[in-house]
Amino acid sequence: MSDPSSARTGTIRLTVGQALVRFLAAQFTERDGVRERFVPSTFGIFGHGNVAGLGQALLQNATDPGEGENPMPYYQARNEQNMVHTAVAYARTKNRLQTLACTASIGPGSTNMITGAALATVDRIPVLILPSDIFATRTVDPVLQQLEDETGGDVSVNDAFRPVSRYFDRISRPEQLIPAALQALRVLTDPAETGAVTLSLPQDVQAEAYDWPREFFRERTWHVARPVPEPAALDRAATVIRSARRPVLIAGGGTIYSEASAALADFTDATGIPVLDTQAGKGALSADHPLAIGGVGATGTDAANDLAAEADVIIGVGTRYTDFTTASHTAFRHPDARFVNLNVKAFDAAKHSATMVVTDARTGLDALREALGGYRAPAEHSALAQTRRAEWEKLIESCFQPHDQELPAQTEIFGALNELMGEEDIVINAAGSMPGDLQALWKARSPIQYHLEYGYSCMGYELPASLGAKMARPESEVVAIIGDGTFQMAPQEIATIVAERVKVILVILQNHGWSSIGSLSESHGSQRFGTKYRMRDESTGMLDGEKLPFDIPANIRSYGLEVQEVSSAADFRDAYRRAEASEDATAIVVNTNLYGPNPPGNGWWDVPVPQISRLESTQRASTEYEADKAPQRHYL
Ligand SMILES: Cc1ncc(C[n+]2csc(CCOP(=O)(O)OP(=O)(O)O)c2C)c(N)n1
Ligand SMILES: [Mg+2]
Repeated sequence: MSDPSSARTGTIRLTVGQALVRFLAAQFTERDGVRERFVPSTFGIFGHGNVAGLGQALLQNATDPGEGENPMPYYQARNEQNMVHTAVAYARTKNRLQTLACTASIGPGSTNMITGAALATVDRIPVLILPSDIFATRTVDPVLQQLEDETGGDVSVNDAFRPVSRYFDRISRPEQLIPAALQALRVLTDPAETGAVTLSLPQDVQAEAYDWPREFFRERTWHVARPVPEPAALDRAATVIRSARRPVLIAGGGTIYSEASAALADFTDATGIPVLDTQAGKGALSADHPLAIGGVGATGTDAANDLAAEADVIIGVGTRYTDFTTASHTAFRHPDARFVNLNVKAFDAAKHSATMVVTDARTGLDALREALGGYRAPAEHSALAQTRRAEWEKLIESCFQPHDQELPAQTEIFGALNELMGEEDIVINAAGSMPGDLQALWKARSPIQYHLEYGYSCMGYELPASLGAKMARPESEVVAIIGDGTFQMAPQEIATIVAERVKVILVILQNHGWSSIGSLSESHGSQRFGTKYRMRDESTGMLDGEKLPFDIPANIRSYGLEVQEVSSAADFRDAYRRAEASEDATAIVVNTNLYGPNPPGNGWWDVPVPQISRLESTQRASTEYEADKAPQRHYL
């Protein structure tokens, strides 16, 4: 962090809310010479906790800003969880160089943001959370919505933010804001530390005036680091890789956030090492590259999984190695498999007893390519990877063709969408059966196109995320793919999309239930119990009666959005073209088959089955589960 501006002396009297807005509006990031406002706007929902504190500060900023105060536009959300998702999608689309702040009232308004905070922290995306808190003076306790804890007067519901935040502070006195705000910015702009940062703001403190040193409000530039690898660590990594006969590289989200695509392509061209991707890393290497083999792990391609199974050296770049990536520790089967991890975060670099290189992905890939000094994977290995890729592409052709059934499989829709969307348009998804299908089938030709939130896989992310991604990148068409279950969980932000005239395309897949958990339930012996949307049947007492009368198109229309309803891939194509041509946000509701079929794939995911049961379906699944689990191991 550095600052070239001249020193300013004296103080300025502002409330804590006004000071925080003024401070945030003066923060910038810089990477590779590009300088941007770090928090260009704030989302919020007001209640007694913030209406007169931060709310007043945002109003004053909009209507009567102080001299030299930068603007901080306010956006009104409908649900606090959603606004955090919007902010996360914004920050992700900006490769973590910019984000948004989210202010909520006390109690439920604040705790509604906990899911979003957890999502941000899991996904390593910066977001600034500003929950309001109970009175610091405690004179009026218990204030409306206060949780009273008889074991500690300083406990509030906001303490629940601590485990899901990378930094947490409660501002009980005005002057505490100074160190807390600076630490908050340090964490948010550090690629190794980043995630949700929470500044908890008691409602009385927000309104309290204080004489702030003027220097607190000068413009600050936070230089986003590209840590270089330690030479000795690089040598160790190069030695391991040079000994490899069947190496693979796994590109994770860090590859994209560090804008390492060109470095990755250079590395791949120089070494001939095939590249597999995770949900967060897809598109880091264009799908058109001959050595881009596709998704690895539980929902990966057979081509990638076969290469992973045989790999003697696995180079992980910017990946957390979730259970989906490792197929719950069954993906890598070579008895002597060794890992080399390039990661900006030592915690991730160390995973699987790896030869660890703590580094920015782009810097690290360039340095490793040079350190390898002309090493190439055996030619037959690179050739085998390409043969396997060609075989997989043949195998999945049928996924995109019409199936012999009344309603289309969703894979037909995804095939059409993948063709119709531009390389730098953005497809968003997070939960349901879609992420698996997309991971196996989608061809991402740019690092921006494939926006899958699969760290927290949070139903309800997609719709508000489309708003955030479009705000971050207005030149891209932004498409959210939303399951009917997911839609029912969080449709509210359609109102915000309408109010702000943000042009996104919502694609809702209506299959009257949970295709994902339904098939998981069936394959694990639980007979799709509780996974369809049906009326309770009076004779069976179960939820297996008629389909619900719930009308998704009518529901969306009631928000003032145009809706097209289709039941085939051909009609979907026409509908998409119309949606694309429209100046306004529109929705396409696609009726799809709950039972797929879904893409083939040999990946596995560890979901335990009861060891004893009176149900035959469970007994069968239990035997199968034990067999599937057998290859699971630690990588030491
Ligand atoms: C907030 C949240 N709750 C529960 C889950 C577990 N879950 C994963 S997928 C799913 C069902 C999704 O249904 P839908 O959106 O209709 O997609 P489909 O499975 O039909 O593709 C559930 C309940 C989750 N991922 N997120
Ligand atoms: Mg569904």
